[in-house]
Amino acid sequence: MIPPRRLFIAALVLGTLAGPGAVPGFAHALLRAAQPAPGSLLPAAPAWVRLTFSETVEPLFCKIKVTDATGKQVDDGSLVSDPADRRRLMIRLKPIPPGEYLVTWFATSTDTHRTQGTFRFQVLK
Ligand SMILES: [Cu+2]
Repeated sequence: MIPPRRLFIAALVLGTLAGPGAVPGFAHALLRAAQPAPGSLLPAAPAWVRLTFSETVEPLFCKIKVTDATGKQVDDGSLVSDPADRRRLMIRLKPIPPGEYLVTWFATSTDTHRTQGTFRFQVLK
């Protein structure tokens, strides 16, 4: 059993993350697709990470960070949105050696609600 007080605090934290008036699971920018795909094993290093969300996102209030197994940032820091599809964000990667990489993303949809998540991919030797 989780103490009621802890559940209450968890609800407060979730409410803060989602923003005022948020309806859970509705009209938030959820990650719909990613290249590389979460958990993928790649024969060669990708040049870009592309994320496609369920909603249009505001690139100024979004972030994608890609780090290696030691926590070193391997993206070039220049997040761009796809002018042809404003649900899509892309970031260029530096040349990366084989290894495991972590993608951390923060997205803000046009309704101002924020979402975030992480996934990993691996570049094979
Ligand atoms: Cu929303």
